[in-house]
Amino acid sequence: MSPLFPALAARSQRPALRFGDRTLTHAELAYAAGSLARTLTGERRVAVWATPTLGTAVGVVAALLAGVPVVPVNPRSGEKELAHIVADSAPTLVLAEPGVALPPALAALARADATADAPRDGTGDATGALPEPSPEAPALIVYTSGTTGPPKGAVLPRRALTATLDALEDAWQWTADDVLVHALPLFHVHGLILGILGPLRRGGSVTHLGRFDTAGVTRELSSGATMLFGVPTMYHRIAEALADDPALAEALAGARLLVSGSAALPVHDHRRIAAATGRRVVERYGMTETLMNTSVRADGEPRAGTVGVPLRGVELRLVDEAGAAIAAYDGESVGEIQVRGPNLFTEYLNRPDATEAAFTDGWFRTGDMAIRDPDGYVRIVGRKATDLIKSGGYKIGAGEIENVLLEHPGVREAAVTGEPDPDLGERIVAWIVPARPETPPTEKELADHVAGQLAAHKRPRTVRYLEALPRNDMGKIMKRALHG
Ligand code: MCA
Ligand code: AMP
Repeated sequence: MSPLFPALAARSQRPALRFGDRTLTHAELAYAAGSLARTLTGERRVAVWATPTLGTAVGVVAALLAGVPVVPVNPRSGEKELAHIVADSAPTLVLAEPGVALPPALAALARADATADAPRDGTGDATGALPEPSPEAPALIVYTSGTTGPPKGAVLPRRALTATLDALEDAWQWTADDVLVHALPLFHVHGLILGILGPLRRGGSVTHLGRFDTAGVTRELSSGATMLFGVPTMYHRIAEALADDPALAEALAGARLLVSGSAALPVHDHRRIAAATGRRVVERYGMTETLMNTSVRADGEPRAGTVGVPLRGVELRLVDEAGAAIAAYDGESVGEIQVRGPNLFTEYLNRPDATEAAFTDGWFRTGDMAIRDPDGYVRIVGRKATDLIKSGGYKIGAGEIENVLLEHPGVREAAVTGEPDPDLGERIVAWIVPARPETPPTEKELADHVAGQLAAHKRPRTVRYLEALPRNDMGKIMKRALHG
């Protein structure tokens, strides 16, 4: 198989990665990651403490060069989530930037000679003799939430990464001359695979902002960056800022490509950005398990409210409730999106039951509902599972949060729903029956509890207190009866 990162092997002197004032060329990255890779061979799996830093990118590339599967870990994971990910993925080593204080669940796996760092004292070819693993070998294990239970580890083989990144090269005319800017977290597909590994595979470069703000976007797009990747919340914040920020409008107007994904970008925000900048945001649709499925093409017609057409190599069908494929491209027949292709994951780690349930006749069931326009453009209209919430572009399972809320001593009953939110798309709402109605736990107490056990982005943004949850005759909570 050809190498994942040809520009590393070619020791290109062009910039590859920039985080703050730290930059590495492809040649320097080849040295840094290649040297680290040599200390990783023989490890079964390596966890990477995925702070938005240069070290994380070097650590992930090193493990990929060594052929050791990588488990990116949210550095803000709460105790329960972290314990689950560590127990489930059983890494033999953790890579973190030097000096990071790791939580006990991972500290024992750290090794002083293997840190996610970027030595700059050499440019020799340290990648040379590392053998290229098979295309089916696992590259990354990315944890993703389901409706109930703890997150599942999606095992992504190397061919899924190359298939998706090369299909995006085709759809976006993505080249080595592109300079990407983004501020996405590095423990999910969007920020890590598209945002870091994508530019590296193209031989181009990426500037990571550390954290999102419109000033950083303005600065980078005005000084050479050509592409921006973001979740709809980021584009919403851009749309809000544009009215009073001509420099931001000018910077966006000069970009080659503005790409949004991870959730639907509301048409209102599409329109505001187009009106202020003359530029249309391009949407693409993907999933942790499938990587990228569709996109509006760089040379295609951007159409607000659609996610474009299937990417090269991706087969996509809509299936009705009876399980039959819908033949119509009529802009109105709704069906579940099912996909097939080299971009797909191989399995959920340690979960053969869940893996089997996710497929039907070799097609992966996405759970997303859509219609197709006559020219093949896909419009996502909803989701099968109401217990999956997309907030800020993060997928969050209601059941996981309910279980943690029920562990709080002040909570007798709990239900979690998603409500429309102009900034986050959906906002997590917790409906609580307190154990002691006179002294219910405060909103902050419950948010901190969830953030401490799971992750900050899973915390409820609103808490509503009830005397009892609405239940049907079978005792099942009727979530549709819960309204703000
Ligand atoms: C707040 N914080 C807390 C608490 N409250 N920490 C602990 N306990 C608390 N009670 C922290 C937050 O973690 C955050 O820290 C900071 O305070 C500010 O929080 P907040 O203002 O609430 O942040 P936000 O407004 O919710 O952030 C919006 C965001 C974020 C920046 C857009 O949602 C984001 O980065 N989304 C990206 C999601 C993504 O990449 N999805 C890809 C997966 P700090 O700032 O330090 O974190 S989907 C995917 O990969 C598929 C394949 C696809 O299609 O793309
Ligand atoms: P995740 O499992 O976190 O990777 O999230 C995948 C889900 O995000 C998909 O199943 C969709 O529901 C949603 N998604 C991703 N991109 C888009 C988009 N451009 N428009 C609408 N939904 C999207």
